[in-house]
Amino acid sequence: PGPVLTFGETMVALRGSGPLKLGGTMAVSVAGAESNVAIGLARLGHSVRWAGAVGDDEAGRLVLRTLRAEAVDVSAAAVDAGAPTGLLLFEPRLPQATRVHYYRSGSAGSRLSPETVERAFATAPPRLVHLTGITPALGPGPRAAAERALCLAREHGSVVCLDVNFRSRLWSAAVAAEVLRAWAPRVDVLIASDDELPLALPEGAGADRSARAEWLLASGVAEVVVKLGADGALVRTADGQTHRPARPVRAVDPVGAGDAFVAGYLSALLDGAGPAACLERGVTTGAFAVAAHGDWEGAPTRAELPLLAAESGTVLR
Ligand code: ADP
Ligand code: KDG
Repeated sequence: PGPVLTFGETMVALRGSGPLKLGGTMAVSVAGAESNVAIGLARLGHSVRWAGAVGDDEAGRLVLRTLRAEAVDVSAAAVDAGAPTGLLLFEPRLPQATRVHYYRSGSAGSRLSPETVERAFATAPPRLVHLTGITPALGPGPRAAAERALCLAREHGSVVCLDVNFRSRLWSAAVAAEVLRAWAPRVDVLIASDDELPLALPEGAGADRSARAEWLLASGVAEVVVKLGADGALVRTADGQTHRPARPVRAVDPVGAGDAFVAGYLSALLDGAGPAACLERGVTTGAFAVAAHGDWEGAPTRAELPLLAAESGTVLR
């Protein structure tokens, strides 16, 4: 079977240690919802391809080098000499509140084209395609690229996963709903936070979470997965609903939890597991993410998964 394919914008991420306007030092890494999922899946042993666009600059080389180091195939990725790699600043303003500042308009990632996605399908068509609602928010090119991926996935029989991932800084809820609602019937696994579910439905459809999930199932989605933060996650399929509580862990950084959850969920799905086992691996990888700083740095390997059950003070020697 082919690899998992995901694509979107991955940026250089600078993480400060306090209020940004005071200066100080920042840690340099990379971040992007889809590449977070790619790294999460690669760490769990799956074959993954990422196909975004970066600038012909040192920031872009950091993105590609990081993904390569994490065993993600970047051979279909584009290097755009006409635009810079995007940048993202994380400002931990309070222990419970982090601010994100984007420097991404006009970036290489926002000029991603359908040709890059076509290249990613050309060798070993993917077994599963993972999209997020961030990509169509970036501009007409990325939106067309995602729509091309939906068509090619259907042609090749790839499973399609969509994480709604609404970013209000990038587009309005009204425009997001227009796009995502048209995509939903072509999606097999739809993942959203509770408040994002309405964006995948016609206006007014579904009075509550259950009715919304039922509506999506009736429109052709096979699995509707709802991320509930510290309350865990649930999945609704034609066979009913299953919930898993979050795994107790000392949370230090919530950014990237959703992507880590998606990687865990899809990993179990690729292993052939049923909805309950998919949720179980998702809440486990989600807990690893919130327990570590960074978007993807804390993602577990398969051998590390049982570590989450270790008691406080455990030393492995
Ligand atoms: P997003 O980052 O997309 O908003 P969530 O906050 O719902 O997504 O987090 C995704 C998953 O990560 C949750 O379903 C849960 O399993 C796990 N998670 C999130 N917050 C915590 C927490 N404080 N403790 C343990 N697990 C968590
Ligand atoms: O899910 C985490 C990502 O949202 C973040 O690190 C960067 O892709 C990103 C975005 O556009 O917000």
